Amino acid sequence: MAMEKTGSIELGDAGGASVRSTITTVKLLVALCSDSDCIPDTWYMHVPARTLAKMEARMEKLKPKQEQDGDDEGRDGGGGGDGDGEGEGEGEGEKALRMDWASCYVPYHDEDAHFGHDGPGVVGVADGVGGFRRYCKDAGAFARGLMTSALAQVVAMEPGTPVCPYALLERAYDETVESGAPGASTAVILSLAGDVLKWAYIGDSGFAVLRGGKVVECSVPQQEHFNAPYYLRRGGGKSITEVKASEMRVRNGDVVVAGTDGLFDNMSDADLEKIVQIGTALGFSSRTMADVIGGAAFEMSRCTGKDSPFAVESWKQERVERHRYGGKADDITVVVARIL
Ligand SMILES: [Mn+2]
Repeated sequence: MAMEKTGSIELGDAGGASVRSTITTVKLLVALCSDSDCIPDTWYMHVPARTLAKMEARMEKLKPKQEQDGDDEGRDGGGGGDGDGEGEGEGEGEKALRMDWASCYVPYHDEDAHFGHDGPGVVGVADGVGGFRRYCKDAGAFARGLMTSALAQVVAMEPGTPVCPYALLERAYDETVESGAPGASTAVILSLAGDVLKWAYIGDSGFAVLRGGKVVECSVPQQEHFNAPYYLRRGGGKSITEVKASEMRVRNGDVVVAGTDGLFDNMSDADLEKIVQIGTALGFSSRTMADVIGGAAFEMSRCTGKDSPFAVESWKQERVERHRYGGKADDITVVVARIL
């Protein structure tokens, strides 16, 4: 049956000869981004070689700086003229906003899932609850079911149909329950319609919207108590009505970052802001941005010398079985959707 992992998970060709030569540059960059003083030699294994090469090229470009200035506009910059109209006639008059999305997935138990769809601009992330590993063979099945169903729904839609993340998640939930998939999952889905970003989430899969390099909106993790998020499952868990849904206006240049707790438990808002600020200044693509965020979160997840947001939170909570130190080893899913 078609219970495949959804969304393209392209970690690419990590390793290889060209990687070594760029590793110092990248390490510097990540150190700069994450203030991390514990970057082991193995980390480059998780960043695609093409990403490293691109980053190095960008860094090179920055050196002479004055000589070339505005050549780095990206693919939307249009050709020569600076007039409006004329162009390829994509949208009428005002240029319609769209999501330029890419993902980075660093598996640990391999129970996260995600998807994205260009047309209207929809992305989703789900996290199979690890506690169900005891009861079923595949604790990632429900998460993959949700994302598979959500993507299938979007694909089946008439192009241009506005997507309601809540309705999408609700139907994905019904279908996944019907399929008999075991396990349980947290999830978040975001969509863009016009200049409105809509979202629906449950548990601690979440998102942040950055404007001018600052977080201006983000999800608030739902949990029973520390490290016990709300989740959806067949015959139990939370009701779909617990899903939190809302929306906001977005504009050109906003950066939406969606992820599982493997991201947000290992990366503070401040670190995320720093990476997005530096990435924006360096003209990162969504893919590079996702890779760098994923790489930095992975580093933190293996770190013992510095406490992650997860560890910090454990000390604030009353009801914890034990306090935590350092990073939190987990599947890390990062989806970056730039609004253009
Ligand atoms: Mn997780």
